[in-house]
Amino acid sequence: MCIDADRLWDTLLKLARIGAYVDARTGLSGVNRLALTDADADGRRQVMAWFGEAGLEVRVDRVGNVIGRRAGRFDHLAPVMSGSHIDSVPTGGAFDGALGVIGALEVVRSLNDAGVVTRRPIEIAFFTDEEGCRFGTDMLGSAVACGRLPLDVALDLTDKHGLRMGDELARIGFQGEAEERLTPRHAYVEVHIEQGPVLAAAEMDLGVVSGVQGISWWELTVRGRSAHAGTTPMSLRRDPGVAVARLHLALDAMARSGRFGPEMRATMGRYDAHPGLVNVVPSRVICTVDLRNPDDDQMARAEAAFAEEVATIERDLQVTIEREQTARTDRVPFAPVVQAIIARHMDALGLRHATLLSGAGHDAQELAAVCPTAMIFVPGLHEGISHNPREMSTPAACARGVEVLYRTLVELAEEG
Ligand code: HGY
Ligand code: MN
Ligand code: MN
Repeated sequence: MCIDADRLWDTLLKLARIGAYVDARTGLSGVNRLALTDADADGRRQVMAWFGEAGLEVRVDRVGNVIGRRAGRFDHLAPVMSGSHIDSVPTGGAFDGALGVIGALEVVRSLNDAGVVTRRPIEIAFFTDEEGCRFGTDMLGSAVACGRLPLDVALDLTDKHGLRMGDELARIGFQGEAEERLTPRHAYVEVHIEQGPVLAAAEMDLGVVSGVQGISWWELTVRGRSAHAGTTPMSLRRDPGVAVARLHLALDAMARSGRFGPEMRATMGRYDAHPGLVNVVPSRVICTVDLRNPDDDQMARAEAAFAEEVATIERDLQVTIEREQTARTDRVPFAPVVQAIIARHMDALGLRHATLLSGAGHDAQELAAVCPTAMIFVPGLHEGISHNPREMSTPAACARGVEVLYRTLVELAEEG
């Protein structure tokens, strides 16, 4: 192996201790490094220190992305890039995002150990707020870096407490001065835990990722009329909670119906009822909708059906439903030429691999706008559960994924 598997696993576990928490109900230890919180800042500072110790020239850009640069023999050539994110959902595990950043760091550390200087520079990065569950839109930092999201729009996003993203970035000391827009890179490769059951079920060692499915996120504010739970007859109610429940059932039925393709997925992950009291009919419910579909036409049809359902519910229940689209990306295909290089290195190592589309969003889908891009998936345990403290993989699986990352990045960094 070119990489040091023990150092990789040891560094992953060190990072997982930053923002670690024990779930009181299950006793499981998870990771909470919600974007731009103190825990995220601590993780950022630790990884930046590791970047510096590895001899990288480190810059922080205006949206808080942190990029470490390793000089190449022909330093003027476009760099080869790798990385991911170190922010997590509040109920996260140790691998989502972290494996991509620490894996890229391990590649640099191994190149240093071997005294190898590649033809092209190599850059490794962690991007700001990939998860999107605090400020409402995912892949935030990489979307700004690759041109999908304007910097000022990103900085003005607010969380549910009204805290502004730009202010939080400054508060933790990561509002950098480096230009955030990336000029074309030679290539980008990201290693990530699969976050699903496919590779383990097929007994594959690794996955070659062919792209990312479409994503459509919405925040809904459903308003009705607050009332006393005991004195208000059902006939006089305008209950936003009932509207949200009816919408949830409708979206679930839509996704299961097959009318929008066999892979349509719909999730309502957040319900905030106000005032949220046992004996008060809510005046307002804020909720979120997450639609996923690998087929862009089917996604558009599903969004139209979603809008119709909202109008019907408003009429039937005499509530108002404001919808704000907070994230929208079409299916993103990855570069066949980069996928082929990854697959060839997996073959050379005698590793079983499958090619699959990613169900989750990733920073790589933004980098695909600025250079040939692909991903390597590492199988997870426990049916690939993720966004959960039980997220887990094995030292051997992580090492295999990062070994392929090493060989792929070196090959790309030697290209003319
Ligand atoms: O939501 C996603 O797909 C990713 O985990 N941010
Ligand atoms: Mn991720
Ligand atoms: Mn995630």
